[in-house]
Amino acid sequence: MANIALITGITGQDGAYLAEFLLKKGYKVHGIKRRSSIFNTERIDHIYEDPHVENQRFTLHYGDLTDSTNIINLIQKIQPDEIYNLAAQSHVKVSFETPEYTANVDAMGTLRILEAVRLLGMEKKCRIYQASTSELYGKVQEIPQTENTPFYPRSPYGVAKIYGYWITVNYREAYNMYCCNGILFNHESPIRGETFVTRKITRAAARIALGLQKKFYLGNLDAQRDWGHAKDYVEAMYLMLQQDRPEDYVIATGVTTSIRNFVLKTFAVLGIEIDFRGAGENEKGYIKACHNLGFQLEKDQVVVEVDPNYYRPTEVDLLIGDATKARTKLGWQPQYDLDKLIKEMIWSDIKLMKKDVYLKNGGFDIKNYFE
Ligand code: NDP
Ligand code: GDR
Repeated sequence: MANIALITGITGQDGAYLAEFLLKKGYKVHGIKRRSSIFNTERIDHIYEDPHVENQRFTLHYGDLTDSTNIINLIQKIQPDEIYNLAAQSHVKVSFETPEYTANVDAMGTLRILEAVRLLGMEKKCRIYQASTSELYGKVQEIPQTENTPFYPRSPYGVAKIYGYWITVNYREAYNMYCCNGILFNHESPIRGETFVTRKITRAAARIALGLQKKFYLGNLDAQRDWGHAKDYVEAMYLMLQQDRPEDYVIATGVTTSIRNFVLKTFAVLGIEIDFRGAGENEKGYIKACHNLGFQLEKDQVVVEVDPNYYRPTEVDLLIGDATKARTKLGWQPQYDLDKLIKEMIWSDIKLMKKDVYLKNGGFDIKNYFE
């Protein structure tokens, strides 16, 4: 009998990679998607299966982590062996604007999953992965950050996730349930949401190189992040649920890079040298040289400016993780470093944006079309 997995947040970056990964392992995969006024399954359309086929291995259900009856019904119906709780309001800056909603989904949503499994008497059958985060560390207490580093969250998102972390630990200890926290550091990919900083940068760099836009705006350029590839990180989630005993693990690369350096590296892949001048709110990135003759760019063109609207009321300055435990106990071996990740993201965005170039060159002006 195939193992049955239930993934919340299946339409997100990690949900899509994890679903693909588990299907390859022979699992039957169920996912919870939210009702939306437009299609929201773009990341998983390639693995979609018509519900009319026999032996369907991939099934989507409508649901929402704010609705406990929905969660209980689905878990009862699906009878999963493993639940991966990836659903969240996952944007740190947005959490300052929607703190109550963020707490409802990210904190209470986790409780709803755990409580559903317990109420249904599935504590022994069902293993649970909780998507915890390096945002728990927040204000720097110690570097590199390990499973033992104290937490000091700096956003409503971080505070909500700390509840998710501790309620997962509590259900493990109180009810002897197999539930694990993956304390995952930032992980990205070509399907990363467009408003997270890495994708915002690769997307804008692609558009600038192709002449579709002149510049873009960023917030704090000094923040430092430990960035890995989502593909590597979903494998770690799976490994955490295959052990003899449930434990919590840090997943990270151990290398940290500033936002400014991420910009430099991204443009460098395209043969474009950037020079940052000025400081604080007045810092700007200029084109110093363009070594790719295919791109018609002017020297000294400003490509990036700081917009303080993107600053956060409280910032997480420095993240760098130590994943020794995951490497030794889980045998986790990431395949990507930052340079490989950036290359994959930027060339994917160039490919994507080329469609807009063809439309533009063909005389199709999207703006005029709708006016
Ligand atoms: P995304 O933002 O890409 O995906 C979030 C998913 O959650 C989407 O499928 C979204 O649905 C769904 N969702 C949001 N609100 C609800 C709700 N109320 N009910 C049901 N589903 C909901 O996040 P990632 O894939 O990047 O991250 C996955 C998880 O891992 C999240 O919990 C995140 O907080 C955590 N995490 C992420 C890290 C990262 O660097 N990526 C690092 C550490 C932790 P929809 O598509 O409809 O919006
Ligand atoms: P983060 O990711 O907050 O670490 O949370 P994000 O990419 O949003 O920000 C990283 C850093 O970049 C700075 N920054 C900007 N960020 C955004 N989004 N947009 C900008 O224009 C910009 N300019 C500078 C930010 O201030 C920050 O310091 C991600 C999410 O995936 C969480 O769900 C997850 O838990 C953590 O990673 C680990």
